Amino acid sequence: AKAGKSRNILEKLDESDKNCVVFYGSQTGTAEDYASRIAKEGHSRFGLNTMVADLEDYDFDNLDQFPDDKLAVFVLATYGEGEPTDNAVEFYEFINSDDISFSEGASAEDKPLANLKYVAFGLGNNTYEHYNSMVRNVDKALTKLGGTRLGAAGEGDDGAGTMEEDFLAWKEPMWTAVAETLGLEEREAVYE
Ligand code: FMN
Repeated sequence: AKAGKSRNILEKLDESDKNCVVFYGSQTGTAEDYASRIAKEGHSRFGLNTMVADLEDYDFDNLDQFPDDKLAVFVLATYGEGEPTDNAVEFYEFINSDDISFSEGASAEDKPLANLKYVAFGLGNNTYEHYNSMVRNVDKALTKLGGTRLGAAGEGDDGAGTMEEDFLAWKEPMWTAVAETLGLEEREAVYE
């Protein structure tokens, strides 16, 4: 990260007046593209003030203070033996650490992420043994820490060649759940 750039996502959301961050863990850009699409759609359809964020650019020890009226989205590709992308390594190690501790001193038993509402979509390839293990493991870890997932955890499959269909089928019920929970009205389509 460049000097002077804040690694505090809560500050960043506040300063830029955003209420939704779409984090991506991506090696060759596919997950990043889906993250951008989710961010755009959240804005155009539901009026969310979204931003896209590289997981590598932020710290997560303040995730226990994530406001309950905001939304975090995780779009995560899996590599190697079910491993994170390079830009997601630190995030993955943090949320899976045995002695996880947050900035306010909360430990795992305190359900520190009780305020966190999140959405999760994974990108994988079913010909690998550890299919979509990033999204599966991150979802497990966030839930264990008290977070609430909205909608299902999506899994896109490069191996079957159905990534796009998997994404499209996942996102509609996800948006329904998000809109219901956050009390968002879907906007009428506007053609200009
Ligand atoms: N997908 C899995 O589900 N499990 C894996 O273990 C896995 N390993 C991969 C290893 C390599 C070298 C490559 C190229 C892909 C692998 N994949 C695996 C599939 C990728 O997660 C998938 O292609 C994804 O769309 C890549 O996203 P990205 O472009 O954002 O990096």
